[in-house]
Parts: sequence; structure tokens; C-alpha cells
Amino acid sequence: MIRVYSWATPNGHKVHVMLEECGLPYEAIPVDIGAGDQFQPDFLRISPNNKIPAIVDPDGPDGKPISLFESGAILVYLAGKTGRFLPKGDREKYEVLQWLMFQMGGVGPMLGQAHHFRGYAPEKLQYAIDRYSNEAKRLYGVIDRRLAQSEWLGGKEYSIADIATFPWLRSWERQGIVLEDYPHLKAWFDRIAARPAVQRGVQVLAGLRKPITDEKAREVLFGKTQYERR
Ligand SMILES: N[C@@H](CCC(=O)N[C@@H](CS)C(=O)NCC(=O)O)C(=O)O
Repeated sequence: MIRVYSWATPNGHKVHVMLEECGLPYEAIPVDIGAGDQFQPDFLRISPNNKIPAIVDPDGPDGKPISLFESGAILVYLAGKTGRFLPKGDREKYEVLQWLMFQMGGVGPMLGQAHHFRGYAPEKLQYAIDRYSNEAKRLYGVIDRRLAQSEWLGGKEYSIADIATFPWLRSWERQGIVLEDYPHLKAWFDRIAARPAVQRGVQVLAGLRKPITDEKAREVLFGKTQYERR
């Protein structure tokens, strides 16, 4: 059975949703990133960047175990393993991959910074708040314009591009966004939110997650612990 080392955050949700959509059996192993579990040597062996999610599939492509980190790579792997949510035709496949990379390189990192400076930073740095709130609005605009022309982000079919992007947009309020300002995006968002597999996926490990308010969690995620490893 696939083991998923994860936590109930947007990057974790992507993999939980994909596994639920594919109906693959899996075991979700909590990595409490506020408590510092991501620095445990066993976890670092499969995820050297000390971030969730990571998976171990005992039944890899050659029948041997495979471990993977980076949510985008994991989604591509699971799509290849199951033949689901990534079109077979080259043109359609690259269209999906382009929107997946847009999520991985743009949506995730930028919205993550919006969460940080709007919610977690100890000082209210107006320049950073404006920079990442404006960037969030710009990205929502890009997605809204895409969805004015295409039913799904990656094209005609629901795909790993949608699965990767949706979990980040669930926190729109924390990003200073009014969802109604993006009507095509909102219609897409509501369609995805109504999917039973998505509803199950976003609940995985959710009962364990705590708000990042205590000093220990803030230190682990944003302080010395994050930077002292050689
Ligand atoms: N590009 C990575 C980002 C993963 C990531 O940022 N994970 C966060 C939680 S959403 C994490 O594990 N943070 C722990 C840390 O930075 O120590 C991916 O998509 O897998």
C-alpha cells in the first residue's frame, strides 16, 4: 500500500485528493511540521527538502519500491500509475503539465508568501503585504481568464492541474481575495468543492492540524531550526 507522509496543508491535500480520486488504497502518516517531524532523519531520507508531502510506493514502476517528494512530481507519478487525470495525447498532456507547473512555480509559492506576511509575520510589513496580496489578485485573474475559455484549468478534462490548484485557493480569504470578483474561477471552485473525493481528501489528517500560533511551531517553521541543518 502507498504510504503518504503528509500534513493537512494545501500541498498535502493535493496528494490526498489525488489518491481519493484514483481510489488507490493508502496510509496517511502524519508529519507534524509545527512540531519539527520534518527534520527527523527517516523523513529527510525520502524528503531532503524537509517538506511534506512525500510518498513511498512499495510497488514502483519496475515492481521495486519508489519514494518521491514534491507534490507535482507525486501527482504526475500517480497519474502515470493509474492512467487517470493526465491526458494520453501529447498536446493535451503538455497543456495540463503547463498549468501544473504554473501552480507549482507561481500559485503555491506566491500564495504561501501571502499567508506568511498577512498572517504569520511578527511585524506587519506593509510593502510585503501589498506585494503578495497584489500578486495573489494577479494570479486569480490569470486563472479566471483561463477558465473563461476552458472548462478546466488544463483543458477539456478535470486533471492534476485542477487537483494541484484547488487546495491553495480554498484559503482565498487569508489571501485578501473576494471570490465573487472572479466568476469563472468561482464556478470552477464550486464544481471541484462538490466532488466527493475532494471532500474526503481535504479531511485527511485535518483533525491533527493546529494553528501556527505557539512559539515552538513558529520557531520550527520560520526560525533557527529551519536553517541550522548542514
Ligand atoms: N514545492 C513543495 C512545497 C512543499 C511545502 O512547502 N510543504 C510545506 C507544507 S505545505 C512544509 O512541509 N513545510 C515544512 C517546512 O518548511 O519545514 C511541494 O509542492 O511539495
